Amino acid sequence: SESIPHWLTKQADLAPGKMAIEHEDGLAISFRELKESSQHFAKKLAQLGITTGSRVGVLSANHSDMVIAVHALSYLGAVAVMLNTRLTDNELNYQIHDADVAFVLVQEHGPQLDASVYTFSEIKKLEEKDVFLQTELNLDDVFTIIYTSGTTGFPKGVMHTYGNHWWSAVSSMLNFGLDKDDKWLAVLPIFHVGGLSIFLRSVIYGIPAYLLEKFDANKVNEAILTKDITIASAVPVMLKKLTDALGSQTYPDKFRSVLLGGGPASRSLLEKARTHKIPVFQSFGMTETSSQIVTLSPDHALDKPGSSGKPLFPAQLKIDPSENGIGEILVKGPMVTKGYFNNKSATERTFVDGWLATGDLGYTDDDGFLYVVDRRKDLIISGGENIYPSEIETVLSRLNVIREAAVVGVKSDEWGQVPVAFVVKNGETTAEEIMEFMKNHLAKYKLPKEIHFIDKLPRNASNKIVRAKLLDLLAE
Ligand code: S0N
Ligand code: AMP
Ligand code: MG
Ligand code: MG
Ligand code: MG
Repeated sequence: SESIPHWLTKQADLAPGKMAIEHEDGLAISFRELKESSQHFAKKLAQLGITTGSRVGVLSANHSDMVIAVHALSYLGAVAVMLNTRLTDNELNYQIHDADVAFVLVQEHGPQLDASVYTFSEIKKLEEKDVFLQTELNLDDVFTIIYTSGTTGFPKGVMHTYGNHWWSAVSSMLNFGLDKDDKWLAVLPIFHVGGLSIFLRSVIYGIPAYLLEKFDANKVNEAILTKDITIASAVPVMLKKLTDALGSQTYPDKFRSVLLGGGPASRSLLEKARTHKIPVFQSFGMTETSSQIVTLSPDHALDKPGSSGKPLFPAQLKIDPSENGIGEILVKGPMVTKGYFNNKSATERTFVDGWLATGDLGYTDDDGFLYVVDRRKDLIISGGENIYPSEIETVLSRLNVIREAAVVGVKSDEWGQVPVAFVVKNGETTAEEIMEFMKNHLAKYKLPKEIHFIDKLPRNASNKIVRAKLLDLLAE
């Protein structure tokens, strides 16, 4: 299998003094400093027994320490399991058990986790162990695991190899091009692949990432207006807030584009961005594809409105089976995951002859441009976070006072979509009581915005819940 020189060591050699990460507080870290900090951090982690193949949780808001921790794990050949800070302890512990994680690195203590938990500053205080640090990256080795919600109600750990991330970064550049003055704004959470990939592109391209800890529309606009940023990744909810907050100001000419992904973008949002003169690269991607895999090239942003574009250079796309042109989107390419961690059956279900079945529906126009129309799966996307109805239904069904429950995604101006629950009672209970129970088991963004009590759930002849009928009930 193929190896390349360790990418951070390489960039620190090529451009030691160039900035790798810029912070809003003015702090900046060069590639040389990033390499050195990461290598020191690695030797301290080694003191704990973390070594090749160890799976280590990383639970943090966006911060350069988090990026250093991830690079440190690569120097040890360990695997970074990126944990979503919005999850409850119960949800985090599911992932910690599933990925067999013994250590979790956090920004601050708090969550009650079934693992040894260390803050970044506690690690920094450890002695360094004189261990071998990887000088090469084997493209077939797993680097990161990121959990994604599953149709069954249980999340699955998507494995990304170094090769997946490498090809993702290279493919993105083949589409966007690279300017030596590029600077990529990172406000997407680094625990998702959309945020993480910015820091890998930064190392592979030799450009700075401008790191923001938390999304605040005014702060993001201010950064774009004053910090020489050329590209910013965003989910649609963010872009909407950015355009609302921008008023009559316009982004500087050097600002190339917003890379928009993580969920469907409405025509009205794209038009709104256009009236504010914000260039947008629409894209389609998922955790399984290590970020975008289909992206509208800058040349076609205007003549193919609503399209997610064409597959990136080393990627392929097909629609299957094609009924009236619309069918499931299948993708293939070196940025696509080899599968889910320790979950052969889910992996086998997802891949068909080397093609990843995305569960999304779409069509391509005569010129080969992809339009995503819908999802075959019941996935709800709220503010770029995914929720499967079954995750919520499984939690609800554990309450004795509930006979059965179903969850649907309802359109929301604020979040794109939000979950709404329908409950058939089995005894005396209230919406408040049900919400109280769910809070311990589900991240806040997954909590149903409404609970409707009904007599029975609408089912079809094969006893499957008909979610469309539930949506009709809401419309009445
Ligand atoms: C939209 C965000 C920023 C909202 O969070 P914010 O404003 O920070 O909220 P908080 O202050 O923390 O909380 C306030 C209240 O709002 C609730 N809340 C927060 N988030 C959500 C949500 N998503 N849905 C519903 N409610 C939410 C809080 O619970 C709190 O409630 P109260 O007031 O009751 O306490 C934030 O959600 C966010 O960062 N979203 C983006 C997540 C993301 O990164 N998604 C993308 C995942 N997919 C991928 O990574 C693959 C695609 C990809 O790679 C990509 C994606 C985009 C762009 C480029 C790419 C690429 O290809 O490179
Ligand atoms: P995640 O793994 O969290 O990034 O979620 C991936 C899912 O987001 C995909 O399977 C799609 O359902 C949805 N998605 C991503 N990009 C688009 C897009 N351009 N249009 C519609 N849905 C999208
Ligand atoms: Mg398992
Ligand atoms: Mg998503
Ligand atoms: Mg997700």
